[in-house]
Amino acid sequence: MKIAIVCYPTFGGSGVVATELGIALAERGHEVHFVTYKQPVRLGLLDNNIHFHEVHVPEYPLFHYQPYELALSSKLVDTIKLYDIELLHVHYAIPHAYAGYMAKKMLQEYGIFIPMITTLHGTDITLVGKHPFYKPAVTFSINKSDVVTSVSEALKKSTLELFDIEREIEVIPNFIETSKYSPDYSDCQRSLMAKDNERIITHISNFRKVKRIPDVIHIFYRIQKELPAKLIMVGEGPEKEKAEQLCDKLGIKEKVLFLGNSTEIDRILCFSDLFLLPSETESFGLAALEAMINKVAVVSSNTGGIPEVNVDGVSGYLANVGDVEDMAAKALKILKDDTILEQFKQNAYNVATKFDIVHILPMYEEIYEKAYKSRFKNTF
Ligand code: GMT
Repeated sequence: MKIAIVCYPTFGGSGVVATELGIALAERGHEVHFVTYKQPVRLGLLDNNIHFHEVHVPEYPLFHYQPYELALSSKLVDTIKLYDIELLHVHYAIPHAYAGYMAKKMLQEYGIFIPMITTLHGTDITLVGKHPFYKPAVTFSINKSDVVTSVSEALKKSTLELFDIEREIEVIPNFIETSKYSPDYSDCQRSLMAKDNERIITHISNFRKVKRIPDVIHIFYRIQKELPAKLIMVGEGPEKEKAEQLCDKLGIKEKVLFLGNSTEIDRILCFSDLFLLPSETESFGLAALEAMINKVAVVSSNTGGIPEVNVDGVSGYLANVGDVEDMAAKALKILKDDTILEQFKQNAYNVATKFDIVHILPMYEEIYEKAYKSRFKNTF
């Protein structure tokens, strides 16, 4: 099948999922066309089955805001016509489903009926999308999609609670490609990061408020009082500077490494013992899943879709949002004893394998088939 994928090309989870999905689909013989403003971070070499079409938004001084949706919908129309694309898969309701719907309508003028799948990832619903400024547009875009998927049961529930949804929402969880991960990563340079007797705690995110970065620091502060440990903070974002200052204030800055954005997440996770994800809300928690497949135990909040990924008492522990005492106590329970730590690490890996792409990809292919077959029926 010829599929156009629209996503955010940055380090965020939705972009990662869309890119990995596109790569996997291409490996299965589909022709995949990414349409976005920059080549997606995780997209490597392009080939016969993987194409990238950049959306340009020419600067025009009259516009206070440059119209990306307009440029995207026009690019979609051109790409879909030129490459005979059969299906459009947009990740994120805003603005992608919105622009996708416009493209769909424009294409109907040329007698082209293209089904649109919209995958909801979280912030398009729980943070930005529910804002009264965007709510009518999000509701409209979801209801006008031919198929709607969400990455967790929790996100489906919030979407149905927050918006007037007339369409069925299918849950297709995020995934991991187990075969890409070797549990005994030979290039794991642990000694570069910490001494042998130190535990390594890791946090990876885009350092937005929703990630509760100060909680990460406060949990680590309590851990390092009880045992030798290092904290590795990976990512960039608005809360990073405050986090550096907090480490200084708490007198732990020598024990905390801020690595910035990295394309070598697996190399960092391979020497990590514990992953912290105390987020305010998280529709899935792909970062936790990536940690788990690298045999890293997880202590996280129990919000949104995280409990569907991090199994309490098995792959790690869950605690209430903001309860740093409880999270630190649970982290210590895992970290204090070598045997217990090893057990949690192994369990984390085992749980993560349930999200292997071999189970998830067929779910997407099935809905693609269904949507394609009914393309003339849903011509909203
Ligand atoms: O919150 C992020 O780190 C980025 C955000 C995004 O928009 O890419 O992630 C969302 O989608 C991911 C992939 O489906 C999920 O794993 C994250 O849980 C979700 N973030 C939130 O719900 C806050």
